[in-house]
Parts: sequence; C-alpha cells; structure tokens
Amino acid sequence: MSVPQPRLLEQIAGIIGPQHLLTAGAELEPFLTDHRELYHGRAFAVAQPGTADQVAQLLALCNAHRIGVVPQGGNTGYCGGATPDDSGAQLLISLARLNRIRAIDALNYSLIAEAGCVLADVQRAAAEAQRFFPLSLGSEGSCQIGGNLATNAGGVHVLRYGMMRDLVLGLEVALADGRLLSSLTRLRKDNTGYDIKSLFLGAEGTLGIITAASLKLFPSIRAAATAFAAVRDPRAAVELLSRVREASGDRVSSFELIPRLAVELTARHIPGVRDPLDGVHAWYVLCELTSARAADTLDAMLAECFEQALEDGLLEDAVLARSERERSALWRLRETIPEAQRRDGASLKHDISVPVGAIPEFIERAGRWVHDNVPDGRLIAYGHAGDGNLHFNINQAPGADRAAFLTRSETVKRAIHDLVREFDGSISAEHGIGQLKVLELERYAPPVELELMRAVKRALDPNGILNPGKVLRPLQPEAQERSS
Ligand code: FAD
Ligand code: 2HG
Ligand code: ZN
Repeated sequence: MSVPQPRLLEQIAGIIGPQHLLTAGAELEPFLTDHRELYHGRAFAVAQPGTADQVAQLLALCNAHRIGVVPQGGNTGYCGGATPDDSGAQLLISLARLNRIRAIDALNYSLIAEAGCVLADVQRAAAEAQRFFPLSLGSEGSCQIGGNLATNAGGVHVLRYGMMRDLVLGLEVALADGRLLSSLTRLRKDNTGYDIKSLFLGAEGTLGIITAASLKLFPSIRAAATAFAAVRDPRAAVELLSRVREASGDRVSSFELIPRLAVELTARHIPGVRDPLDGVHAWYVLCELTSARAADTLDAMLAECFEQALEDGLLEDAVLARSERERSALWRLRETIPEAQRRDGASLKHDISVPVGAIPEFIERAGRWVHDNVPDGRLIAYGHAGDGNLHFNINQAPGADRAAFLTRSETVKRAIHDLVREFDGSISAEHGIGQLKVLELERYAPPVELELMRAVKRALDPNGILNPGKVLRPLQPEAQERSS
C-alpha cells in the first residue's frame, strides 16, 4: 500500500460517505468468512457504496494505490470467491446498497436490476409485472444478482432457461481503472463486434465489478406439474428425462436426481420434511413441467408418461403434487439437501458435470471408487441431472472421525476430477473457481485457454487489483513471466 491508511480511509469515506465505511473489527467480521466456513480472511475496511459511480471511483483510487479489492454480494458462494486473503491489506466492497430495480419493460420482457438486488426480490418484481425471471437457487433469499452474474449461477431451471449467462442482455461494470462500462442494452439482437459483457459473466469479480444488469424475462408460469418418482437406477432416470421431454413438448423445467441417503438425511435433520413415498428405493427424481398456458394439462401428460415408464420397469413408484403445499414440500426436500448434509457431518463436495447420457456410467464408476477407497464416507450424488450436473458429495459416515475423514479430501478430489476429465466433463459445473479450485483449473483447463484467460486478466486489470488470487493465481509482471 503506497499511501498511509488514515489518508486512504479518508478518501474512501469521501467517496461513499463515512457512515458507509466499516473499519471496526466486529463490524467487519460477518464479511470475512465464506458461507461454507472454509476460509477466513482479513480486510482493512468494508466499503458499502450506494451508486455505480461510487464503485468506479473506489476502483480508480485502489488502482492508483495498488490496493486489492474483493467484491461481495450475498456471500453464499461455494468457492471462497468473496472472502479476502489474510493480509489485511485488501478492501472488501459490499454491493448490498446497490439494490434498486431501475426499470421494468414488460413489452420487451426485460428488467434492469442493480447488482445488490437479492435474487428473490428480482423474481418478485418480475411477477408483479406479470412476468417470470427463471433463475432459481436454494440461496435465492440471500444471494444477489451481481453474485449470480459473477458466478454464472445455475440452479434448478437451467434445463429450460439456461444459466445466468443466458439470461443477460446487457451489463454495467466498473472497470479496474475507474471507468464505467455502460452497456445496459435491452436488445436481443446486436452483432456489433466482440461480446464484451460475456467476459464478466463467471469471472467472479476478477475483471470488473458488476453494478447493474439488463435481464431477460419470460411469460408467467400458469400451469405446473411436479412429481417425485422412485426410479430403478440413474440409467432409468436419464431415459425417463428424455421420454418426458419428448412427451411434453419440452416443458420440463426441472429434473433433479436424488439418492436414498439424501431423502433419509433431510427427513432426519430438516423439520417438516418426510419421505413422500412408501417403501425404500435407491434413487428418485424430482421432475417439474411448467407452462405459460393455464389450460395445459400437464398433470395428465406427466401421469401418462409415468404409467408407461412404470410398465416398462423404469419407475418403481411416483407421487404427483396435488396442491401448492404438496409441491413446496417436495421442493423443500430437494432444496434442503445441502443443509441436511451439513447437519449430518463433514462432507467432501464435487460440483461436476458430464454429458447427460454419461451420468449413469459416471455414477457407477465413481461410486465404485468411493465404495472401495473411502470406507468412512457415504456417497450422496445428487442434483441437476437434466443439465448433466451432479453434486458428487461424500459425507462422513456415522461414527467416523471428522478430522481423519477430511484428510482424504485431496486423494478423493484427484480421483473424482481425473474421472471427470475421462468423461470430457467439468470440475466446476455451476459454483465457479473462487480460491477453492484455482489449482484444479490450472491442472485441467486446456493450456491455450489458460493463456487466453491470463491475457484477458492482464488486459482488463494490469495491476492485479481485482479479487487477487481468485480464479487465476496472481500474475507475475509480464516480462518476468516470459523469461521464467
Ligand atoms: P458472493 O458469494 O457474494 O460472491 C460470489 C463471487 O462473485 C465472488 O467471487 C465475488 O467476489 C463475486 N461477486 C459478487 N458480487 C459481484 C459483483 N457485483 N461484481 C463482480 N463480482 C461479484 N449456485 C448455483 O449455481 N446453483 C445452485 O443451485 C446453488 N444452490 C445453492 C444453495 C445454497 C443453499 C447455497 C448456500 C448456495 C447455493 N449456490 C448455488 C451457490 C451460490 O448461491 C451462488 O454461487 C450465487 O450465485 C452467489 O451469489 P452471492 O451474491 O452470494 O455471491
Ligand atoms: C444445490 O444444488 C447447490 O443444492 C448446493 O448447488 C450443492 O451443496 C452442494 O453440493
Ligand atoms: Zn446445485
């Protein structure tokens, strides 16, 4: 830091107002640990700007003094991307005060939201305008649009509507040097040169700080059919997905795979959750069809498809939600799996994807490896099967020693990720890289892709002030790197 701290703090306070600058230890604490409690960092202050211009001015100041900044949204990320390092030399910038919906254009099916808007508030604003914003995650009550954009979040509607990246029309971004990129276009067609906005999506705050976004909306959902079904095995689940897609004219919006253990853990640890089916089954799916047409008979469509699947031996049992209450009970089971896992003990998590059709073989081979090599762990492979995305998690078995179990994490990760590579899959399907997977990215990304990522980082953040050490290791000065 090339400027004495008191002077710097004065300058920051001058930009955002002293009441929005936190410096006392206790005030900072909630910002310094990630949601999973994997990381704890330090920061010399937390700045809470209230406008995009203030964010840009903060960056100009930090760039001039070579001060690292860490953007933070709802702090629900899974990879430690929003947690500062332990130097105490970084400034954490919380986007929470940038929380206005700036505009809704119902005819254009779009809205403009500031980065600090909570996802659930954006969904609500869309609904009030008789429109639908489809991004949906278990953390939607606290994660923010800026965090969703910066991690390119996925969730339970990707199969139908795509990831966050697919829902963006334009962005406003504060750049490292203090310029504000103002590209909040509402256009659906615009082929004027490089798609610059896409650089910031999934960049986890390493290329710029997103201050607002122009987002796509869709027709409101007016009919839904939700079923919880016991399937013979993951192969049957994948076959069922393809049948339901065909039979429903592609109205499947969610298709989540759930193993028996996840049902048991949620029923045990989460108040109000119960097993929706009689009998014990090894695998289940939560399948939802939706339509914008109130007259669509989705229940009948799903029931017919399931009857055939029962006859063909793909399904063992199924229940259809008959009311909104039953529907949310099924979703509660699914959405509380991470919490149930946490309450049950330590877990080793792998957010992986493979082509949808390869899911059964992946589970078979990786599951066999876990069975043979992790005697103190229990596999809970679940998640967004419709997108080929599994949360291939392993929980500590009852009675197992937590510390001893956790020492396995490197070996297990290597085996799972090597297998993912064999399947042409991804070692981070939807949670990003953060600080958790920097070395994994280096290991598995194609070398040319890594070179291009470093070149982009250098071009947009030559002084390396933006979220240093996240996604990529801090870059060496160019000349040094070439000669090394
Ligand atoms: P943070 O955690 O605050 O930040 C995440 C990253 O984005 C950090 O690198 C941070 O520096 C950067 N960042 C934040 N705001 C900005 C900004 N304005 N500009 C630039 N960079 C910024 N994720 C999924 O993809 N799918 C799921 O289904 C899913 N389910 C979840 C369920 C639960 C119960 C929980 C706790 C988390 C879940 N997540 C899921 C992970 C998490 O909610 C998402 O990654 C979410 O998008 C993070 O948003 P956030 O606002 O909390 O971001
Ligand atoms: C989900 O789909 C989240 O519930 C969390 O992405 C996954 O905890 C996990 O592994
Ligand atoms: Zn997920």
